Amino acid sequence: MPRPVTSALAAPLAPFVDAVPRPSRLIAAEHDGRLTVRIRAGRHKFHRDLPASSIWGFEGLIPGPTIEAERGQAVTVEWRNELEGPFPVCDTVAPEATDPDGVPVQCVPGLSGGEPDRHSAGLTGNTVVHLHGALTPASYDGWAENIFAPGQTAVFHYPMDQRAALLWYHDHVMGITKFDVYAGLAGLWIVRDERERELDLPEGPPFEVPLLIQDRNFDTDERGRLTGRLVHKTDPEVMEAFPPFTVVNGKVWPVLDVQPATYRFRVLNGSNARTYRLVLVHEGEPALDRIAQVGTDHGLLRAPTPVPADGLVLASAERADLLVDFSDLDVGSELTLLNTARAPFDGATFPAVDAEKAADLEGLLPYPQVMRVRVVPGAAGRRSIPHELATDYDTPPADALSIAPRRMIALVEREVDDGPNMLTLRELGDAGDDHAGPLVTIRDGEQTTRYRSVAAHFEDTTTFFPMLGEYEVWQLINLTGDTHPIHLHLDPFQILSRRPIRYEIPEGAIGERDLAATVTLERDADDELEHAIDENERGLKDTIRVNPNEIVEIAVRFTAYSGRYMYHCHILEHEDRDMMRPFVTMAPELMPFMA
Ligand SMILES: [Cu+2]
Repeated sequence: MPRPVTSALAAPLAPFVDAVPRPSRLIAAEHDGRLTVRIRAGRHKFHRDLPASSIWGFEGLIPGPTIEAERGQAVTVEWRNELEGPFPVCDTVAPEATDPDGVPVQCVPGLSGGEPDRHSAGLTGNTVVHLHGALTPASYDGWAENIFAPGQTAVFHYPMDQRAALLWYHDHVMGITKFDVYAGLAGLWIVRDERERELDLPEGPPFEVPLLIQDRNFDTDERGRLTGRLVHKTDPEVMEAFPPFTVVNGKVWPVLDVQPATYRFRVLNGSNARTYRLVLVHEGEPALDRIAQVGTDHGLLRAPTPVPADGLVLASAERADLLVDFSDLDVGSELTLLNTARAPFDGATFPAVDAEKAADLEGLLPYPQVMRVRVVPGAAGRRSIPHELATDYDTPPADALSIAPRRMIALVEREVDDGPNMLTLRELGDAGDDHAGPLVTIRDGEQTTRYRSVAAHFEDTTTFFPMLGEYEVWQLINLTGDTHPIHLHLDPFQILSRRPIRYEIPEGAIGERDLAATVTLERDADDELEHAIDENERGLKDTIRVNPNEIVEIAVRFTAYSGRYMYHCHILEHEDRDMMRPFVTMAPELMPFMA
């Protein structure tokens, strides 16, 4: 008999022994705005007691150097691909979802009986770099098919004509982003501006701390010891990798020494698939009231905002700019940052007071630890937080929204006979009265609208042609069981609404291209989610969570550049398996010439 699944596993690595690394800084102004970044293989120690791992990294480092730029001062980066094989990650699909003890295989190290995938083993280092959150001309945005091979170089120009924010650069190659980012190809990029300096926010060390949070797994040898080799493992029931070890700036469960002072944490979830709900715990109690969130994906919020009562939720690619007050704490005080989010994440809540008991093997969360904070002697003190932060944006005007083009996108999961499910984005067009094929019918009160699926795959014809300068409303309908963080390239957007839906999909109605469904904008009887907009989501976002049984409306206005861009789910295993589509921004004067 398999023993019953327990909620916790003994950790094979000691937590809180490595210091949180400070990524090296590359300040663009010190190089006249011209940077060279080499993309290379390297060796990296993820933990004091782990052998060094082979990785691919920007400058051979995990994370890559943090590039710091000034608003309005363009940066040109020569991205030099000097990668060499073999691909440093072992990718495998375990034959069973649980081991003989009933423990989900994703919660444990090693291959769990899986064969190393030979296709990924043959990867030699094709890459393309995308600067996530940047307003970048299309030619430099890192189109997923415009790849540069080892030995080739891309010179990308970033105008930096945008407000201060934490961005990040990472690989974006079609079909293998999940592998290249997992191997280490990610780094932070901070844009700074005068408004942040007026507010006297901490800038640079020691009080500004970038925190790149990721999850990783490692191989084991024949005696069960961790070898350090990176493992990307999925299983027959879960097509995303949810590795057990949380890594902050490249170290498993590290510890950050802080002076009794206010710190600025610039947090990014750079995991492939895992969503975190971060709870800071001090002496067994949640200490979330120590945190004021001042910024989100595209920079400052209008006012400081408490994080949600259950904790700060960050899906893949979401960012948070936090001021955390440690000023009243005695030297020697310890706080722990914990994650309470099950995986795959579906929006379900978990009380912050129970954060220390959040371990949940079925929820692929064997170790809730993220990092520890330890107060050490220091002279600095508390920093007051300004009441007014951003003054440069407002909610989109109602009259502009009333005439804005509306785009409808359904998120669906399609079962495939000979492989893992496909996650796809279905762009929906008005079906008209005489359309004979499958229909998506959407009922909103008295109003019923009938749509047909007009695009299903990345290669299908482009159907979105936003006009520069004009607001659009994009409606994202989730017809799957999981939360999807949807990311638009180019300009940021604002969330307008998040509402519950119930839906029916007839048997076999999710086809290769077609889709039939009936969606009603009202709560399903079994639906326990709140479908509320968190206060910290009311800023300028570039990635938005769309929970199950939910329609999310966003308002976006593309402003700067014409060209072909992408939008996609930022769960990398979804993005790589068809949850990505193009759009083309157009100058208004060219619209009359479009066929
Ligand atoms: Cu997704």
